[in-house]
Amino acid sequence: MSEEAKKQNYSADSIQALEGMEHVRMRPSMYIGDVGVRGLHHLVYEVVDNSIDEAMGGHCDTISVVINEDNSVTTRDNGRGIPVDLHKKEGISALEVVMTKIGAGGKFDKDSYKVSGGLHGVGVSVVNALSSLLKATVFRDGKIWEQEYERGKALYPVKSVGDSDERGTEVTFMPDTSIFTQTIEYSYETLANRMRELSYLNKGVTISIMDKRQKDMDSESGYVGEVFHSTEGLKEFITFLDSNRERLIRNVIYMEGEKNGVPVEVAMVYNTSYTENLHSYVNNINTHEGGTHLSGFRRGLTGTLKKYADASGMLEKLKFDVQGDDFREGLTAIISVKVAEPQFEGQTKTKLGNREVSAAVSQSVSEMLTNYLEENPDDAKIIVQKVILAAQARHAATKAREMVQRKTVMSIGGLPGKLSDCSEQDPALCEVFLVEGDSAGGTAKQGRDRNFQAILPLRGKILNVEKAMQHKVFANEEIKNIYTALGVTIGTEEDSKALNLEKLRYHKVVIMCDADVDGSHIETLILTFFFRYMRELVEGGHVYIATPPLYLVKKGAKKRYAWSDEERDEIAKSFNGSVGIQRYKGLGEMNAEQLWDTTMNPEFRTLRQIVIDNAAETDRVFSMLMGDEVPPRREFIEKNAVYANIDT
Ligand code: 0RA
Repeated sequence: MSEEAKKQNYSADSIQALEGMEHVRMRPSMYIGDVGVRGLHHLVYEVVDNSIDEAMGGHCDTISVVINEDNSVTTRDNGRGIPVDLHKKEGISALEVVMTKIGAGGKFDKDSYKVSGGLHGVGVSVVNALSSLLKATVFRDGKIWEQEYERGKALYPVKSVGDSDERGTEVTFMPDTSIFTQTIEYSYETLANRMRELSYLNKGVTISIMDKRQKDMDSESGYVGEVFHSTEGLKEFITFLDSNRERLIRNVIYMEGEKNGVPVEVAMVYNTSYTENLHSYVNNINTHEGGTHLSGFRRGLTGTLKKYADASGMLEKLKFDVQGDDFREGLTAIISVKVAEPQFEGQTKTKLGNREVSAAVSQSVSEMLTNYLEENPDDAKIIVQKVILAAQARHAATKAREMVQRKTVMSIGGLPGKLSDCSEQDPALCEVFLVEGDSAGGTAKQGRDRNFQAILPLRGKILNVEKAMQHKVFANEEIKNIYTALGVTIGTEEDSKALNLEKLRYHKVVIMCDADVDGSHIETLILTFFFRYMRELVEGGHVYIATPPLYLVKKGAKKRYAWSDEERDEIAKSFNGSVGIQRYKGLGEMNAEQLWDTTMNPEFRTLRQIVIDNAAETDRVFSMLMGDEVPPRREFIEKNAVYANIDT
């Protein structure tokens, strides 16, 4: 090729690259899911994923994440450093290719476990495209190299800025406020939870996080921060995850190995609860829709335990068959596999499709469990006894569940008497308020817009489903009312416990409780029920929390509501002189008009949408309900409810 042609070729390619970057900015959701809170945090995960890739290849053991005062984020690793030499095809530094070419992906070698689906693995260039400023610093070959970018465009060619014998990559980026219009404020908790999870999933790697926006004089750095390091991987993860539950057997059943070229790591424990908690990962991504690795796990577990139980003779007295579900009551398990070319399917692209993985996991689990049962006959007996109890309870539950199903199928005629329905027929436009207590329910009923708002009063404290057996849950009056009012049914052909949302009667389900300790307790009990029994409803973004005001500040004819002490003081100040302050201890103290104005009217209210941003952590926190401490629950609600004024 002539020099001229090369030049033309180069500029043609760089135009293409530019178009790629422009496309990311035009359609960011295609690359990072959304441009809300989730997408914002996704930028950090994307960069850290690359560092983790280095760690998985054995090139890196330390990663740090710093949230800077201005909400920019700096990540650093001690990996090989992004190559800076000339990229022959592009005619520019490899670093610039990695940072500015969509789909360059980063790695040029094929032997790493990269993620080709899901939301991760789209490449650092996507982060660059969505940042108003990004600075990449590479420590490599005895030198420090640097390049900066503005909205994905290089500001100057890669240059050497000094000498260093360190190795690694440092990236500082500032999310572009013209893309992330809702917020660019990072949540320390969200990032810390993910870093903790990553450290358990990649044992031996030290991952630290520091928040320079929050001072902590007791810590060495002077800022809020944590250092995560796991030597035992999933074995430690499961202990952390299940720390709020009571163990049925003392040991963690654990294995790590490779089967048919698939690295598999599994940890499981049995506890005294009635819930099943399976968490599965592929290449560090939480596959919450499951897939072949999860079905492999289930098959291995059921097959091995059934064989053992049959041989033990303990099942002989049982008058009915033991089913798959029965082996998983009170089971918490984590399955992590690494797949070279993962195929992700499902609605949220978090379901593993690779057929070969199923057998690999199932065989691994069979071997691990067979050994364990042989070596620990006492534990084996306890597990089989639990399975028998679960089978008996299921038998009882089936009847209760059929009752719920029959009621739901009866449609209009079968709606709960306490429900004040709305007149609108299109579920997408309808809302239902679950209100604590009959008196507040009455106020809400008067205050609402009956065209699209329905009210379902709930009596006092609803059942703590974390502590109750399934048949008790389905027999509970309030819970039956929730099922019938919402119009959801349980059980599909594939899965007896799956929720069927096709007939969901309201697309917004709003929990409305008093703004006090009792109210927040009830709120959490309802959320626990939704999380354990109607997860799909939460994942579909249908569950919200209403936020009633705490104060009414009055002066003459002037009156304003306040949602915090600071807001109250500010309003009082702006009113000049003596003001009257009324504290609302509960919804019952508001009249219908006030409730509408502050809490129910879509024009002025703030609804907090409930999102599950980390399933494992959410599970751990909900299991805290087993204990009776209130403070951790409150904290949980505050941290996990994403503020979103969904009506604007
Ligand atoms: C391309 C090629 C190589 C490493 C990387 C990219 C790399 C990217 C990131 C992003 C954050 N940290 C990173 N560390 C490495 C391979 C390098 C080689 O073969 O020497």
